[in-house]
Amino acid sequence: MWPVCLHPSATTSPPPRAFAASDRSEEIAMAASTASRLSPPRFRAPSPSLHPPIRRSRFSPIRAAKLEAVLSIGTHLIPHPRKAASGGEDAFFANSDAGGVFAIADGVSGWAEKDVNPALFSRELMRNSSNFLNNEELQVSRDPQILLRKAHAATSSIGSATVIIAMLEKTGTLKIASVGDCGLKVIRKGQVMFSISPQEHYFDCPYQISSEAVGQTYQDALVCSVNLMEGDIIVSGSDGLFDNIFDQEIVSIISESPGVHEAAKALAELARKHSVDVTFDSPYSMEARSRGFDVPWWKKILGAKLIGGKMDDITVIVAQVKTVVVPEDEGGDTEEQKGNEQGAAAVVVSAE
Ligand SMILES: [Mn+2]
Repeated sequence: MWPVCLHPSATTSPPPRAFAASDRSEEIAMAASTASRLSPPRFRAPSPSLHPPIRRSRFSPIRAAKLEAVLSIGTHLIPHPRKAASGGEDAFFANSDAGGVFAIADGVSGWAEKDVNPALFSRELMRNSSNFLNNEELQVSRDPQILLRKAHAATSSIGSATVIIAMLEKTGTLKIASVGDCGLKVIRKGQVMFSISPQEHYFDCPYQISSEAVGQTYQDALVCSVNLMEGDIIVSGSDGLFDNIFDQEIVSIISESPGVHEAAKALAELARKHSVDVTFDSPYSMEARSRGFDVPWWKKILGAKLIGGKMDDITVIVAQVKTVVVPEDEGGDTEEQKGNEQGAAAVVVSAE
């Protein structure tokens, strides 16, 4: 088993730091190379330096540089077959600025019975999360749990949603805050080496951030962090992904995909295919049986069992950890780079 997060606050034992500040030419060459596939990382852990860092001279053409971790992010959303016209109730955003951040919210569909559009809450929560990235407190702390607190407080729509927020620090540490059953896995060298556990009240009733006082808050979030290396792949999604696809399938698709965009699309499409397949023994149906759910006894006598995919909105985010070489400022503090990063603008997507 891979390490799993403990509620409410746990830190997995980190592998060796991969993104130490450095100006060694071998690492710079490594960073400049581009992997052709999403398969095993090419990163070699830096060996201990045998000589002190080169001090930059203002007259020297050689500028000191360091490596920073960034995310290359691909996303794909396929709405529930019956909700295609409205875009479904999942929402997400991804932003590669300042290392990288992404988030997914899955609007709880039960609100439709109360004449509330379940998509409104999840979309507003994601819009607010994206907006608060520029908040001063967030820029300093880069804490996904604080981002969740602020975004939730600013959300006025009625409804509830499961939510996951992940933020990568330039050192390569991925910080995660999750409420409910959105999932996140890290794949390294063709293996799932990290996975977060879902939180639920009971089967099919996940923890959820809500407009109502009875719901969960940022304080209930599962909070953890994992140290990543160049080449690591993060696969995150709403439950519509992980209820319909097995880890082996995820690993296989990742190894065959030429890039993060193709991987996200392929994962979403396979999950979608399984979700509408009544003969597929999905992770969801296996979990249901393990909890004691089954077909009626008279069908059981006829040899039937509870199987099939689970139709749902399917959101997939695939992110690959890369490194970039940045010149070191006077003082060389990463924080001084703040605000200078180039990257894609934040996008809030809800497939409208
Ligand atoms: Mn869902």
